[in-house]
Amino acid sequence: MVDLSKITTKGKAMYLAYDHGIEHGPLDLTGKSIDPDYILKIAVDGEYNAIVLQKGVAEKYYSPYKNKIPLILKLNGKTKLVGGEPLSTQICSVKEAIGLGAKAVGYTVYLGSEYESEMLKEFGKIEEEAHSAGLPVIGWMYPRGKNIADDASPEITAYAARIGLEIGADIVKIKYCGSAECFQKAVEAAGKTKVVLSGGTKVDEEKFLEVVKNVMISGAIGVAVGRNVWQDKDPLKITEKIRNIVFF
Ligand code: FBP
Repeated sequence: MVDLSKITTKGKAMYLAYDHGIEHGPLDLTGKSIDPDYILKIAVDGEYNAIVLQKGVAEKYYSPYKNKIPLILKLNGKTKLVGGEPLSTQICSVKEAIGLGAKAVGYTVYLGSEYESEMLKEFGKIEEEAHSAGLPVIGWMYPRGKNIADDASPEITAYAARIGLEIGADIVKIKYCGSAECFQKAVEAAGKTKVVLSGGTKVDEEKFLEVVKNVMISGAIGVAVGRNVWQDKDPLKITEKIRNIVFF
């Protein structure tokens, strides 16, 4: 098994996700969050276990932060400009990710998409390369496309988590399915693959912290959150509240 110690603390983890510039566009990057330095400072000051970046942002902004915050390099991505069935293919190689200082790599698989097999094949290749280099692989396991009636149903959430185990992910990042009981089934389905919550759109603080509580009760190791932190008026304050749930 790959060593997760560089991106976890006592088996728990908080990751700050910031790959939205490609996935959603600059409208998502409200206020100061358009500036990658602003986000990197939140990651450092908030003592996150790692920051998630695409390669272009990593190349241009990460080096001053290299010894302060571990990097998870997101290897694939897609824009929201293309309609139809989702396909996200590789933009960055494992070798480039290592060159940029990554301590882990991430890859999204749109489960149920007509193009699922292309992403599973690519995932297999990057997983082999990353594991050969001792790097953990995080699977963004997102059921999506016309075959998926409800991407947050208990069944599909557990299925997504299980696929992560089957394909060799060390950690899966999955969306919330509505309750601690449901999330626990997903954690069970993932077996020895660890589970983190994928944050979602910005909701009010109380609601988000309740989700984090349920996720931690369920046996997940933590969260990989973006908008609910850096779209907040006080990112470090909400970070502290999330930390108090994840690590205690
Ligand atoms: P959030 O916490 O902001 O939801 O970020 C998690 C994340 O997976 C990002 O890594 C990614 O850019 C985005 O959500 C994708 O969101 P969606 O699946 O809704 O397009």
